[in-house]
Parts: sequence; C-alpha cells; structure tokens
Amino acid sequence: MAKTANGAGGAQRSKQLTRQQYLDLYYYMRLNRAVEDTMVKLFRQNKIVGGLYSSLGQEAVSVGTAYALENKDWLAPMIRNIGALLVKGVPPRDVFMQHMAKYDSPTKGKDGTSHFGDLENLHIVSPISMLGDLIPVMTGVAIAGRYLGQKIVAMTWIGDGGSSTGVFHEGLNFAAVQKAPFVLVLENNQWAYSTPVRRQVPLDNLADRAKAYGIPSYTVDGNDVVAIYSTAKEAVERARKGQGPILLEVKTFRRMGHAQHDPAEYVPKEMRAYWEARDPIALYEKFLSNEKLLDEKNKKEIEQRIETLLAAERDFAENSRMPPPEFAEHGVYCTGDDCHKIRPQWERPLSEVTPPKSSVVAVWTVAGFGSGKASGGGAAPIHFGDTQKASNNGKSDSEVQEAVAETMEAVEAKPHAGKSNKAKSTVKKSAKPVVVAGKSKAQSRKAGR
Ligand SMILES: Cc1ncc(C[n+]2csc(CCOP(=O)(O)OP(=O)(O)O)c2C)c(N)n1
Ligand SMILES: [Mg+2]
Repeated sequence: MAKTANGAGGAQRSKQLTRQQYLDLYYYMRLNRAVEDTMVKLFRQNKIVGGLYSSLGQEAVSVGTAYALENKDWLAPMIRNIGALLVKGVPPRDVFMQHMAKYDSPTKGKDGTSHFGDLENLHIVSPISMLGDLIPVMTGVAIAGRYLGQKIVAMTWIGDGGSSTGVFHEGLNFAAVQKAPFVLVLENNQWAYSTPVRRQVPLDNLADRAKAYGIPSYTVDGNDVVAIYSTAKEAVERARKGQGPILLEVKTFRRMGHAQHDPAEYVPKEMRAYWEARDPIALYEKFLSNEKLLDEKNKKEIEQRIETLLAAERDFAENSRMPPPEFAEHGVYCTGDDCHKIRPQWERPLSEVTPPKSSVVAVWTVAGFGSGKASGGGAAPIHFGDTQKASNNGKSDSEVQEAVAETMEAVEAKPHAGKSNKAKSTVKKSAKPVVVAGKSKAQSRKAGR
C-alpha cells in the first residue's frame, strides 16, 4: 500500500536515510519484539503483575514514528508503543521492572503496566488509560513548547477504537484551531477489543476524520517502516515549521488478542493469515538485503547484541526487590504528618444536600431530596447504603418540610438581578412546586391524580 497524502499538498520524497539509520530502524524493531517476547515469558512464569498488551506485528508503527522525533521533542505512548519508548531511550530494564512492579521501576512498583513517563530527561508523558485523553494533553504540551519558544513537536498515538471517543474530536479540534505543533498517529489495527473497525466507523480511511478539523492527514502502510518513518518525518517537520497538527493513519493488524487473557478467536483465520504474511520485520529484512544494507553477518551481530542486552536487563529486573510494604502509604494523597489519620465524614449537613437557591423554579422534584424523606416516606438515604434514620441535624421531619417551603418562597420573592422582566414574569406565573411525599402537585396533576 502506497502512502497517500490527504490535503498536505501531495506526498513528497522522503529524505534519504543513512545506512546507520536504516539499521537503527531494524535494531529497534527487533528490540521491540524481543522485549515483548521476554515479557510474555515472564508473564507465563507469573512474574508480570499487571496487564500485558502485545504490539506483535505493529513494531514498525512505534519505531518508525518515534524515530522521526528529535531528542527535545515529546511523546506520550499508548499500550502498544513500547517500541517508541525504546527509541526515545527508555532502557528495557525499566519496561520489565515496571510490568513486574519492582521497587527500582520508574513508579517504584506502584503500577504494573506502562503508566510511567520521564518529564525531566526523555520528555515522555505517562500514558493515560482513558482512551483519547492524551490528545488534549499532548496538544497542551505542544502549545506550551511554542509559548516557550522551544520549537518542539509533541506526538501521541490513538487506536481505531479510541478515535471514536469524544475527547479525540475535542482534542484534535483544539489542536487544529491552535495550530499546535502536534502529530497524532492513528494506529488502525482493525480491532478494538473484539469490535472490527468496520462495525464502529463508517469510513474506509480513518484519516478522513481530519477533514472535520481542516487539517491534513496521511494514510500509510503500517507494516512498512520506511514509509512510516518518511511520512512521520514530513509531518514532524511540517508541525515544527508552525503549519499545525497532522493526523497520520497507519493501517496494520493486531496479531494477538487485546491482552494476554484474550485468545482473539473472533478474528477470521484468513485475515490473520493475510497479515502474518506481511510481518513488518520480515518485510524490512527483505528490503534491507535487496538494498544491500544488511547481510547475514550484520543480522547475527544485531541479534547477538539484543540477546546480550536483554539477558542483562532481565537479570537486573528479576533481582530488583519488590517495594517494602510500608512504601504503600507513600506518594499517595499527601505526605503531611496527619495524612493517614484522615477519616471520612459520611454525614452531610442538611444545607449541603438542600437544592441551591435558583431563579429557575423546578417543574419537578425528586421525592425526598433535601427534605430528609425518601419516596417511601422513610428517612432519605444520604449515601448509598446508608439506610439509618437520618437525624436531619436535630430537626423533625415537619420542620424540615417547613424549611424547604421557606426556601422555595424566598426563591420566588428574590429580585432577579440581571434578568429581563419577561424572565421575572415567567417565574411568577409558574406553579409553585409543593413537595409532597411522592411527587410534586404539578406531577400529580399531570398523572391525573
Ligand atoms: C474512554 C475509554 N473507553 C473504554 C476503555 C476500555 N478500553 C481499553 S482498550 C480498549 C480497546 C481499544 O481499542 P483501540 O483504540 O482500537 O486500540 P488497540 O487496543 O486496538 O490498540 C477499550 C475499549 C478505555 N480505556 N477508555
Ligand atoms: Mg485497534
């Protein structure tokens, strides 16, 4: 599949990569796969604490896009972007320890998946589990960089499923209107959990979503690392020049289930076979050897280098201790002396649960709300599970009802500052709601009672 530019002024020839850069792309894809293979083994040995998501067959996406960034640029990975972390400089041991919840991990064992970042050095924002939320966050990072005159670009990834969230659209619109130096990679791997993409989006190309925001987009073969790199590089340079954000759709395939627990039996065999025959690493090896950039000897050297590195990184991770139990109370909520003496106060004062004064008279009321009465006539529960008789702050039930009626009268008598006469008369004309045990009188009338 060729790269298609959608509204960016036509696809341009990519800048030529040096031999070393071609080999870097190969190294990082192989490293990405080997790191994840190692983690699958750790998972089967019950050493992985959290969820384990696979990017098998999607390595070209993470590596090709992140490789287009400079050191000063920012990225925020999603669950299938371990390759991007490796390119940015995260050592494999951090990825292992993070998933094993070890004390030396970036979050010191507080998280068992990939919720970690590095704001100081590597410029990585931690993933946010709520799909799409990284889009406005990274737009903010991009705008902040521009404000500070840093000429940085921010990048994040979103799945085909995640591209249907509201925040995807809000975030991309915001990025577009702000002309943020931001690149969004839409990783279309054909599945969102067990939902095929055609069942959730009526578009052939998800890149078309960009049209709604007046920004350019590209559709690119997600298993061709050179096409991805060269397209991402164009997008990054364009964003850096101040020409605004770009959406980059990469079409690929999720070869494993959503996570380790999911055998993905819902995926048609033919579909799997089609994509397995297009393995991005095998395709790239073929390209490199055709171009005489890689021979068997180089390949062996790279394999050896990765094997040696990961053996050491895995050893380090396995030998790291688990966090001490008392560490559980550190870094959460607050660290002051009285922190952990805080006790919840479930009981709420009546004023807090009484409807606020409003210039708009309610046309219906929730039975018992603010009156201390539940619809059955008993004490209204203030919190779920709290069925004890409420004390109503020392007031009897009839006193409470009087207080509510007084409040409503006060609302009606109140001059409506800033409102037109018309608005005032509307309020005056409307029926005064009288709270009865079950429904307001207005509701009772409507119900014909
Ligand atoms: C807003 C939101 N809704 C639902 C979820 C639960 N969830 C996590 S991953 C996932 C599927 C995501 O599919 P897709 O965006 O295509 O990414 P992929 O897993 O294919 O990489 C869902 C529904 C979530 N994390 N956030
Ligand atoms: Mg998907």
